[in-house]
Amino acid sequence: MPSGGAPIIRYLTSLRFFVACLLLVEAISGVHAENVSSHPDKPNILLLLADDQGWGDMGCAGHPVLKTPGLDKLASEGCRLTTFYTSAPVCSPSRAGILTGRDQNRFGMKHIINDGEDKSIPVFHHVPVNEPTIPRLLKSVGYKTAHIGKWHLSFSGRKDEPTPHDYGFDHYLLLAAGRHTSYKDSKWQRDGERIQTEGRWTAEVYVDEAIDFIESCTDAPFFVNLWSFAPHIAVECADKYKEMYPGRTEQEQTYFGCITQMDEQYGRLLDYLDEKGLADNTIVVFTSDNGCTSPILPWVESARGYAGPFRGSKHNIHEAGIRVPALVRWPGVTQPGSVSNEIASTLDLLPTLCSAAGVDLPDEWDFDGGLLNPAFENRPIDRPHPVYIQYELGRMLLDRGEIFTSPPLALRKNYWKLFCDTDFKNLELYNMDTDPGEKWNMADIHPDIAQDLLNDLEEIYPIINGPYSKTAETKNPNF
Ligand SMILES: [Ca+2]
Repeated sequence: MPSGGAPIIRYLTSLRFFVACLLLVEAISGVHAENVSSHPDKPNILLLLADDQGWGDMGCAGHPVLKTPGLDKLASEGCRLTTFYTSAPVCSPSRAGILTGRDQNRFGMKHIINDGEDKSIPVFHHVPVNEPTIPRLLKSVGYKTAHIGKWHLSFSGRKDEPTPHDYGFDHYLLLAAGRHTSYKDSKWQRDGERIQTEGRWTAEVYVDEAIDFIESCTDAPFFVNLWSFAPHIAVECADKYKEMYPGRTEQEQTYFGCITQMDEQYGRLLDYLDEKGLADNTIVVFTSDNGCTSPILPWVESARGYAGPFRGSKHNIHEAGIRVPALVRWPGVTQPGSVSNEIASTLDLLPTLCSAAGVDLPDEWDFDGGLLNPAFENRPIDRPHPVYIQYELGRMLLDRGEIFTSPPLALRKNYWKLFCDTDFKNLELYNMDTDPGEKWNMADIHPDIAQDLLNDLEEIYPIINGPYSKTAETKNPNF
């Protein structure tokens, strides 16, 4: 070894050099001892949920026009799941599935919450408050929990109706009822108190609230559940985002601009995590509650969602209604820029996040998902049963035309997908590998495969639709 190199080597192996490196890392990353929410054994969790964003409504999913640099960066740092299903093709039941980790039909939730005003769908006021939820389980091991944005799981603010507090959230900010989708609405509730947001864009309001909440979590890991309205109809955005899409129609500019405006705020929140040195200990999940609205519905003005090669739309359980964008960035677990085609579900989020936080799932409840972890390595998820979808209101929409309807039951197993009615007749079997558009029914060509999936489905159906599904406390007698 040349003698001139020895002092350098001694320095490189010295304690002084090690300390210098630590100081440099601190200086670059902003990590320091008194940092908020730095709990290495319990990762912080940020769950970002879009509303009606289509499977292909991200640059990283191949959209040729839409600009989503925030989500694209998240994808480049984590895993994009291409075969990710929700448990329903509309808002409330899908969100109920996410929060409880259980197929919402188990507690009788077949459609959006309804106080009886809409005579065409069942009355259903709120998710039973005794159901297990992600925030309640995380709280049991010391997390601080917040819900921000759209809610749609109860008539929060009405007499005796549960609020997010009743489901395990320490803090919440939401609009008073469930259906408002104005992007500049000022009728917000913060922990039961009416507040004014002075007509600010909701995307900014959410992220400001999320940052304020995270700042307050000085002595505990956080779970922030940020559920945006974007890009649900009636779609709106600031003019500067429309101007990012010259040459497009007014409807396209509005829809794309709405997503880009929200994306910019997601990016701001992710930048904040970086700046505070929190990103390395925070699991970030992005997905959508259901697929995109069909642009040809007569009352839809600015929905221009892109569902890739898939059939259908929101409101039915063909792929476009239930297969949604999904990104997970989990430092140390997901590989940067990875893509997984494994079958996965929003119902896998509860067991996965609870496992990450060291929470044992309660024995008294049956959950419908498994751990997502194998999917990040393109291995199948070990789940209690194949992905099962039950949405019986699809037939209700027959008056809109055949393309908006679907059979009420579906089961996804390997690359096959089976549909049938609730009497287990009228089988439709599609090969999702060769026919992602669900065009060619192969039930008569492969009756053995159809029967195999039907056997699973017939076993699951009575479990999901047991006595509790008809007796669970889901209505408020006081209004
Ligand atoms: Ca929705």
